[in-house]
Amino acid sequence: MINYQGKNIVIIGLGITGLSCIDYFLAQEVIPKVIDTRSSPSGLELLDKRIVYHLGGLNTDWLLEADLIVVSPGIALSTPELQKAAEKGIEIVGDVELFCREVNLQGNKKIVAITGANGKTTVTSLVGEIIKSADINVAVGGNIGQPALKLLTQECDVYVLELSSFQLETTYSLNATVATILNISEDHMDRYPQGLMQYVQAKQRIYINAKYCIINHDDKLTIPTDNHKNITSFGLQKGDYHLDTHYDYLVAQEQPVLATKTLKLIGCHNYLNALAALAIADKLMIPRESSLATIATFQGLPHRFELVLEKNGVKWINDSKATNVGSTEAALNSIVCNGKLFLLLGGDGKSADFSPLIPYLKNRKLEIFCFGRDRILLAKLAPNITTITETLAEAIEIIANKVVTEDIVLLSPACASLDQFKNYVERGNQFAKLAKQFTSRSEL
Ligand code: UMA
Ligand code: ADP
Repeated sequence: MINYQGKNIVIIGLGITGLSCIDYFLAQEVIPKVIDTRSSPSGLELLDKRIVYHLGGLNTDWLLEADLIVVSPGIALSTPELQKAAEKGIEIVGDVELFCREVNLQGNKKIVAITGANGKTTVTSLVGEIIKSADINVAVGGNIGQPALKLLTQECDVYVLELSSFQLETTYSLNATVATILNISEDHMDRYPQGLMQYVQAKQRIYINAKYCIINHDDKLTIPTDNHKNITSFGLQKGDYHLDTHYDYLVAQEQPVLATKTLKLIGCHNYLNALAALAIADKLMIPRESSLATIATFQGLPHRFELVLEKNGVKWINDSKATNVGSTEAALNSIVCNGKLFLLLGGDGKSADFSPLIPYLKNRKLEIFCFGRDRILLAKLAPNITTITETLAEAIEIIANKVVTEDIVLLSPACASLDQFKNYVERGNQFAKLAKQFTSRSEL
């Protein structure tokens, strides 16, 4: 293990990242100090009694006296107190950096690193499944929800990490065997005031020291900016891995390898995810047949373009994890609807520009319902066909009384959920629950 004995370490954030960092340091008898800007963060009751903490703001004195600051992804590096510490030359890192230092010490483990605006969790889970099915020990974590440091205690040969732009900003020692940026579209613009390129720069850090880079042929922003030589691409029509003309097959190095109709995953965006996962698996030298068998049976994940109810000929699709404009575009691109589409948009738009959605709202039978914090802004996309409600529940009640056979109700909100829900899971569960409730009530 890297030795942090005698260092004055300050951890910022008492979420799951902060708690994993605390455990990591305590395991080597190093007692860190902890800061959280919230006055009653939920991790407080789990804190080891030896640890001193500061709540309700950042403690500048502690920060300026520290040898090492470990910052959680929810805290921006541009925070003035952190800037001051950085100017003083104090080292500021994230949990993934601590993890990478340990893996580099071990020398014989591989890391697959996956980022992108959308599809990270789907591809990370799929790659994890592919590796597991090939009887290789694998540990999956990072932004997907299991903090990276927690993986160090697992017996494994390959780590598969989902990495957010926030995590990449504070990671310096990543040496991925395979790294990918799946796609880039605007997200988290509230954290990137200089605009999209600032977000891209953070994402591009994933390629530093990577052995193989997997890029999206259709998205120039995913190409390494540092003249990297080992590049493999996937894309809709072109690339080393692509779809055939009618999207009937996944094609790898010009060979059709899997019929898309055999996949459980639905939608073009998911075919791209499957291609990216196959490209990664090939770089890990996993037998192709084994990878294809896993891709074919992979069910996809809840809250991501998930059919949660089909009743009276009406489909209810929960895409609550569509928390940015790009993911809602993907849903609208993939949906085939013979009746009317009822689209639910709403929540916290994180300062996004919603206008890329406008072309997808034309030339189709559509009604839009806007709810949550940014409902007024969203309603401007197509005011003539939009109803504004305060909550998701109110919108669903109205829709349930309108739908007829062949209609589709799609929750693909293009926004974060945190203005009205604990998270996207709670929002998606509420959608599914109310859909079932209102549908059975209308039958009485
Ligand atoms: N916060 C404060 N003050 C603090 C610390 C946090 O107000 O001192 C707030 C943050 O602004 C944020 C929340 O508390 O709203 C949680 O932040 P955190 O950094 O403490 O979060 P963790 O619980 O440690 O979870 C983090 C990731 N959270 C974020 O990036 C905001 C989780 O990704 C990730 O699963 C986890 O580490 C393990 O790696 C979540 C996420 O929303 C799912 N990620 C973003 C996304 O996917 O779009 C990037
Ligand atoms: P992430 O972890 O990057 O948020 P997820 O796999 O959880 O990605 O999916 C988040 C949202 O993005 C869902 O609405 C999903 O349908 C959509 N999505 C998944 N893959 C893609 C893709 N390749 N391109 C665009 N949208 C996608």
